Amino acid sequence: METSKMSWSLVIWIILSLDTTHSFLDECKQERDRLRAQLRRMETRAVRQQEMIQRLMKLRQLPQLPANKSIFTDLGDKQFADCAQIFSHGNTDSGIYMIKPLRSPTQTRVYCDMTEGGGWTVFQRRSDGSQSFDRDWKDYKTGFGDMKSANGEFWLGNDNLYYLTSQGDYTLRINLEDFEGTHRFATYKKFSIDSEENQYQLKFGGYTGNAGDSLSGSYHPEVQWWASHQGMNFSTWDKDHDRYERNCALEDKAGWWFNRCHSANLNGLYYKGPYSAVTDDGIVWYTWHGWWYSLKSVEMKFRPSDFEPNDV
Ligand SMILES: *[C@@H]1O[C@H](CO)[C@@H](O)[C@H](O)[C@H]1NC(C)=O
Ligand SMILES: *[C@@H]1O[C@H](CO)[C@@H](O)[C@H](O)[C@H]1NC(C)=O
Ligand SMILES: [Ca+2]
Repeated sequence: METSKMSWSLVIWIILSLDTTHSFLDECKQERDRLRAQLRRMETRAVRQQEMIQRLMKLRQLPQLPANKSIFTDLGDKQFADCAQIFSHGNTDSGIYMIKPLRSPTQTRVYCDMTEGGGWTVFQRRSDGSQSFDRDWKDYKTGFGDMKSANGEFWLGNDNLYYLTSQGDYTLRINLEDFEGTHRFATYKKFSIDSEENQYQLKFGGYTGNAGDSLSGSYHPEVQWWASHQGMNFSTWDKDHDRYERNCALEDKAGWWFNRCHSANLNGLYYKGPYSAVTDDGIVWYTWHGWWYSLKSVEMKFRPSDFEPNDV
């Protein structure tokens, strides 16, 4: 303090002893005052803006995320193998979480549905036809669509289905809704999808529900040989693994576990209810609405069979 005062005095003395000094000092003062005034104005403006933001937040209870986007919950370094583990760890909000299934080489984002007892890993959603499900092998392998929006349509990916369902004994649940607003469901025990090498072969056990057992075709034993999806390999238009002389995926415009061709095709084209077409290429669950009615919404998900649900 003292030294700086002294050196300033020295400077001022030098300046004063020069002849041009007065106007120079005046200019300095003016500049200083101008800067101070500017600083005050900026401070006032910042304070006002801060107040305005706070008022807005209070008024509208502003969420920190865009409306209707699923919240991503970061659970840090702890690794979970599926949504059931996340639920059991105390995270009971539906949304997007990071998991690392045993065989998976990387972590992966999944949508966890914590309703209906909680712990469901969702792998398919249809709601409005906004996404095309008429896609090739590579797209179905890695997954596609919009997992983030509240009703976004997506496919989690066949590799992920294999990594997840090969970890243990899982129960599949399929929720369906028609255009009259009626809801039906089907569950299957022992749901599993094999590896890509084994063409993502589908296996499932016993059915319960009120939508009918379209996956196994057991509703009508005579049609089972061509309509059952049990043990079927996955097909896309560019990889035909069905049991039909032609190409079901190409004709029905979906990737699916086709036989010759199907009694369920939940990846079909999005029509609105009854439809007519060259083939039964809608979103079909035969045992509920037949081949010529395309459903309004679908959700496919699974959780461990021994999961203890936290039912409300
Ligand atoms: C957002 O979600 C609410 C309630 O779920 C719904 O009423 C509203 O229509 C949705 N808005 C958009 C833009 O999807
Ligand atoms: C599925 O693919 C496997 C080879 O990975 C083959 O052995 C099996 O016969 C196929 N199943 C059907 C129903 O085509
Ligand atoms: Ca074929």
